Amino acid sequence: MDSRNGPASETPLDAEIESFFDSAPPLKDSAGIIKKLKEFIEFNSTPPGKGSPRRVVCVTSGGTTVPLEQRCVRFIDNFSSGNRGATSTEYFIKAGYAVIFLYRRGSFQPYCQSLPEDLLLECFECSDDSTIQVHQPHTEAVKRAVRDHHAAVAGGQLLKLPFTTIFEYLQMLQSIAMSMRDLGSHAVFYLAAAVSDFYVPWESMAEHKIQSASGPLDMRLVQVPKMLLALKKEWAPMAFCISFKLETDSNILLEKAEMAREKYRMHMVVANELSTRKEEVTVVTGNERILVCRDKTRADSDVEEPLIELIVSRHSAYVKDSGL
Ligand code: PAZ
Repeated sequence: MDSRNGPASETPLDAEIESFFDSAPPLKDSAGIIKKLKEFIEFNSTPPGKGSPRRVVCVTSGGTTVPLEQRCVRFIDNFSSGNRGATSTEYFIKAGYAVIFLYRRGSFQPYCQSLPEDLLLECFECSDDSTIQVHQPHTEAVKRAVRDHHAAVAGGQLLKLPFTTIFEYLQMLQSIAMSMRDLGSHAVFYLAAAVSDFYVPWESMAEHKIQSASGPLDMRLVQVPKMLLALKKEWAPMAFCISFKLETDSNILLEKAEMAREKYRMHMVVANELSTRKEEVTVVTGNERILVCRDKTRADSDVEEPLIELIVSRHSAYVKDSGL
């Protein structure tokens, strides 16, 4: 259901969501995005050479920005690198899922973990006009990245959709969720993006660059409506939903994760603390707290490997229970 049409009896939350979408700047190429989604989901419903449909997961990754001006010069951002989303995408694909990767432009990308982040061009050398060579220490990493990325995209298992602002992110999440609605329990949402809690509504935003000569900046940010409830209740009600909770104070982390799980009716909430997020997370379900750690005996291990393994097994049980 399109929340713009609104259910018969509107709650204040529904009204807030409707007003957010009504006042957001229109998403560029919305029709093109919906077409790509439709084709991707159709392709994975009967993938060639595979008897059964693929399960589809939407992985969100990186941080949303909050523009301060309509012709944006300045914006509020957050720390998220997109490492969690990009790495998790690789493990979901390995487990046979089709992934819709909704990522922040410029953030980490799947299959690029072992490439040098800042000095990518130093991997290559032009030996003549038509040949590019990879420098020796990087040969294996580049070969693996190109091969695995190509296999995922060309094999129809990876669709990448970029966002920058909170407006783009939420509009795209809604389109994705509504496109995945008919997948029922085969749909998964893995919401690892760091989504802004506050924003400047488009209609009250300055059009032009804010002038410093006008003195101190006095600006009112309003709360971003909680879209997780709409996702669960209206956009894709049968989907298996995993959200993330980040805190810097470990004393409140699990309590906040449990509150989020209950409030937004998530199947799982992955709780992580800023400084240890690459080492361990705690998965909060209805009655369990499962500590998931990176294998410290291996230098190249990551916490996403056991995490996705756990999620895939819980999702399989959910699909079985829902009988679809
Ligand atoms: O993107 P990253 O790998 O640097 O960090 C991942 C993360 C901490 C953003 C993610 O695990 C997470 O907790 N996302 C939700 C953040 C929040 O509470 O809004």
